[in-house]
Amino acid sequence: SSDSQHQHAQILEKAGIVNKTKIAENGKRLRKNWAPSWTVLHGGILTFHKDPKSTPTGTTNKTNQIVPEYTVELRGATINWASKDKSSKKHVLELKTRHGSEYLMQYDTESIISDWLRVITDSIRQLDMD
Ligand code: I3S
Repeated sequence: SSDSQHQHAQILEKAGIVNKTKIAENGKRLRKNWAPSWTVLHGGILTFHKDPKSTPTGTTNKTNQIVPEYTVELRGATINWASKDKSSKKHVLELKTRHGSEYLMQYDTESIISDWLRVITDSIRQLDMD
């Protein structure tokens, strides 16, 4: 039923550290700013959190450790391995939202980033069926 699918989408699907950069917003190119990010997939929403080391004071404390930076609605999004011209880094994913924002996600360990590709692909498919 759509109810059980809806409930399925509410569970925590995955969390971990990946390197990320936003490269476009509303179809407009942005300057890359790669940074490691605590990344959470939950309820069809992908949230990238700020790198605690990049806070203005450079200090870390209990209140700024887990601050959302980008919240990405996965409904209608696409995710794929990025083409080589998108980055010189290895194992790079390209996530495009239906509103024309684009993010790159990267990690040197292929299995880590392959897992993200799989769960995000599954989540997008699940949302398409709702
Ligand atoms: O697509 P680009 O311009 O080659 O991306 C690189 C730049 O963002 C660079 O920063 P500066 O423009 O401040 O030099 C980054 O340091 C690089 O990591 C970016 O390239 P890669 O290939 O790593 O995504």
